[in-house]
Amino acid sequence: MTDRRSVLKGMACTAGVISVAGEAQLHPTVPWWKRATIYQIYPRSFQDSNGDGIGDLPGITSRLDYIKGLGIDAVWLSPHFASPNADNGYDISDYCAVMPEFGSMADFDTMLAGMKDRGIRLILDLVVNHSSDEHAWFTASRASRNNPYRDFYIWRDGKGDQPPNNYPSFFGGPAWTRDETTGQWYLHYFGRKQPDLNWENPAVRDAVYDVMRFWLEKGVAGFRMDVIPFVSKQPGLPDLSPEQLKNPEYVYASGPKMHEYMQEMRREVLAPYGAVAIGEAYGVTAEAAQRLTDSRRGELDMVLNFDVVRLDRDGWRKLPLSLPALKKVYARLNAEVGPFGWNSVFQENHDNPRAVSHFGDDDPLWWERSAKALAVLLLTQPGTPFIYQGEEIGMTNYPFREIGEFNDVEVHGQWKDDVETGKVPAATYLWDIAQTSRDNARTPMQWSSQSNAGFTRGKPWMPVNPNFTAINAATQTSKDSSVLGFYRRLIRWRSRQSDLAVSSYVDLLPDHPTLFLYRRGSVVVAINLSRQVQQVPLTGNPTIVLASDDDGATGQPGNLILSGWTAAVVSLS
Ligand code: ISL
Ligand code: CA
Repeated sequence: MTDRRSVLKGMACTAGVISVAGEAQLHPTVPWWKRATIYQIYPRSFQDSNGDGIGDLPGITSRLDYIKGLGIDAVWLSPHFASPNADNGYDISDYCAVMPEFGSMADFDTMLAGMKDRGIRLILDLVVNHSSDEHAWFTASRASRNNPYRDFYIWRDGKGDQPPNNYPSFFGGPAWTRDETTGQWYLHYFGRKQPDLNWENPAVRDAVYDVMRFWLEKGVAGFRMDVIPFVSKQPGLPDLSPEQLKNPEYVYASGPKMHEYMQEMRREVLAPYGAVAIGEAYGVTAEAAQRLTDSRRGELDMVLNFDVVRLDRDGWRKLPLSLPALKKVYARLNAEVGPFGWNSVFQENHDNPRAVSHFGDDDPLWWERSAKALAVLLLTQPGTPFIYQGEEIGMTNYPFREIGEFNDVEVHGQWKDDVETGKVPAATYLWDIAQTSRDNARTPMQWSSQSNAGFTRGKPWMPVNPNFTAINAATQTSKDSSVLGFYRRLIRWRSRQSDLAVSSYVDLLPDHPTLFLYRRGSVVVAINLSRQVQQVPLTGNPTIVLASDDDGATGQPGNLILSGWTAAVVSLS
């Protein structure tokens, strides 16, 4: 008699496995992911190969030499799995199949082989806090209250015609939807098409581990884990207090069994495969992050912390950005990681606006300089740097003007909640969301000044940024002084600095409003985050190791002159 767990998890993945050549030997003391530069690809917007206006896996394969040429060690691929795309792939309907719009499993294997041929590791995006409501598990679960899959998800009776508690969804409305078939409500922290999986149920965890083994057997190097701290729910699911309702993510990410589940995942799957585990730490406190990444605890290897990218915003609202406040965040993250932990470093991704527009200066006269200055910040911080597609050429936010231009389910849910109810004037919402929207990072990659920026020969699923004729990879690839040229040089230089990822971090000018100056082991990093020429006070005589603009940095005894939006790494004698 096969026990229930083996029957239930059987629906996870039952594919064949392809053995692949072993990994190159790593430096015995430092794991590869501590020395790597990681590049995030959002496949829908990276490169279309068949003219349907949607990026796809063959498109990625056609750009592997570009990625290799950048000096990338690993790719984090946003979800490529089968999905109805209610949240552009973060709603998975089959964890062991490739989304048809992106191609076939053979296309995946070709892409993976192409990466391995170039010494590039592949990290997949594991979205297992929730699935799609079109996953076979949920179809079964919602069929009846006593279906074997019922407790794969979180069902509760409502309070009269109201949801079981006051949890809000991040995408507008309550985090509960009532299902007519059985009259119960199911939990979804995100969209109603993204029901939360019930990790209390060991059959769910076993099924997730089977999914992970399926892809690890194919030779992927590990996983970025989508909102993984959310998988442990608060016992009894009590209402949130008015204070908690302001940032529910801190309640959702502090369930009592999070560490237990991560340690089980490490034992069951990650350790046997030597797989890297990168946790998205939305709502995770510094203390919990330190425990999650403490190598002695056998949980995650690093977390993607949001304190930098969300410093100047409250939900969709844009707040003023203060450089001293930003410097305090970096200093705190570097202090709190502890001797056994590890940080990631990023300035943009598929959920955040473009760094040049967010932290830099996207004026046509300054975007190039500020993009290179920000590259120095990104690549000289402790930890593992993540570059998001297009960041390496200085792509900027899109000039959104009206709600119809947005694709993001989060934007439309917020519009419904806050504008259509009359709480917020449309102009106020549009002004802020144009600066903070995730869609800013989801417009097509700008490859060239040809039509649709060389992204597609069809109609792009998202509009191409009209500045693509000025900002694209083709015009930069042979220019050493371009953003792309500088990223290539900087990544190469960084890969040769054996201590940069791990050496000490000391902020030397914590209160300066526009200069960022910090010591990293044997070098000092100086960044001018303004248009004004600035004199940087130094103790000693600087020798310029590298500068974001060759004519932008001048060393003198006791100080360094930096032109507007210029950064330099110096050694002091
Ligand atoms: O602003 C957010 C929440 O209001 C986003 O940052 C995001 O929803 C949050 O960081 C979690 O992100 C991850 O999970 C989501 C998905 O939409 C995001 O793309 C993914 O990165 C649900 O899977
Ligand atoms: Ca396509």
